Amino acid sequence: MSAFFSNARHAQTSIISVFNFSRKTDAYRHYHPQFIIEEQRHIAGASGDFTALLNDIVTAIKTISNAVNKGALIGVMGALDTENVQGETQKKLDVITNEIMIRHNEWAGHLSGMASEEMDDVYSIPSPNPLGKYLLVFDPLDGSSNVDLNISVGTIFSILRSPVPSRAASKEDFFQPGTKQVCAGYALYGSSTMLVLTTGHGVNGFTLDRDIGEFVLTHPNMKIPVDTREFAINASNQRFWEPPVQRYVAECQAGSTGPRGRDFNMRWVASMVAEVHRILTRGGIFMYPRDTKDLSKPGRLRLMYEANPMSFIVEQAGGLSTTGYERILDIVPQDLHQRVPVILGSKNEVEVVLGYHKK
Ligand code: AFP
Repeated sequence: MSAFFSNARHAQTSIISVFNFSRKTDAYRHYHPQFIIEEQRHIAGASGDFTALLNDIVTAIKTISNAVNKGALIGVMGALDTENVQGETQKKLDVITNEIMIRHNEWAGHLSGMASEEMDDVYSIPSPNPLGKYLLVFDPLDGSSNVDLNISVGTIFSILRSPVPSRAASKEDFFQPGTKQVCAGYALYGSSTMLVLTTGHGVNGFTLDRDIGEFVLTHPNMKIPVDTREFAINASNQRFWEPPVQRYVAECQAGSTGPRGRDFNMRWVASMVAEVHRILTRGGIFMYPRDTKDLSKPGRLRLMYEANPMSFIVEQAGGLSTTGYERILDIVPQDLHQRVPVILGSKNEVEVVLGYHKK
């Protein structure tokens, strides 16, 4: 752990530099530090704080990527005997990655508070660090049940404005609908490390070039194909699904012999970041719908640090995201760890499922 943080402190002085890939060939990659600054110009009232905050988040992501990548070599695999607020057993990396996000983002004066899957309450910025005008919400290691298996995991984050800048954030300050997000993003620690971002002006994807330690713009203006033949759902929950989802999945399974008249493929990674990334890359629909498995939980996924940032990205890439009954980005949160049903992905396919819910 201490090695991460000393590296991290060193890296805090670096800036995000992005290479413009628009000339199609590596030989013409241009150093392009303007990208994030240009994004900042789209945000009303931004002063440079946003750019600096994003730089700190990106440095944390590089540090997490390093830890995930080294894995067993540095003894970070396996579970602890602690549980998070959701009652889930924590992996060592859940705790380490949460700590990395905190350490990189608590000192620079851009935030008035943070919230995470791994912390029961709001994380208050410790004195004497200055307080800032943004709030950061994150899932430091999404899909961590996959981490010991060397299957893709990720970090998801969402940036909101603090209702009262420079005052220690209360829990209620975070209860803003997803439409209020200033920026949302995820990092995918897969065969390469990628960062996918939106500030409400489209979606861009960057790949970590480990030789230079920077993210390079490799997937400009990502768009989700409107049609798909691929669906993702945890089918072990089938007996608990509501009729609209039962109908939709049964029709996909019936394939070319059923009412849809075409064959579908099914995928389930159990890592939302990986599922959303697949959908951004080649289309698809992802569902963790409302079910009757545990009536105290209206869904599996968490609104503030899973559903909201992913819905912002999906909508900005031309897709749709809904609970089946309402647009996810319109929900006003009532709890930091609130759960919601999620149905997101290719526009035409999500509309089919929505139509079944209306009926
Ligand atoms: P963690 O972040 O606690 O690992 O949860 C992952 C997740 O929220 C999401 O990424 C997956 O889609 C979903 O859980 C997997 O759920 P199942 O265990 O039902 O497959």
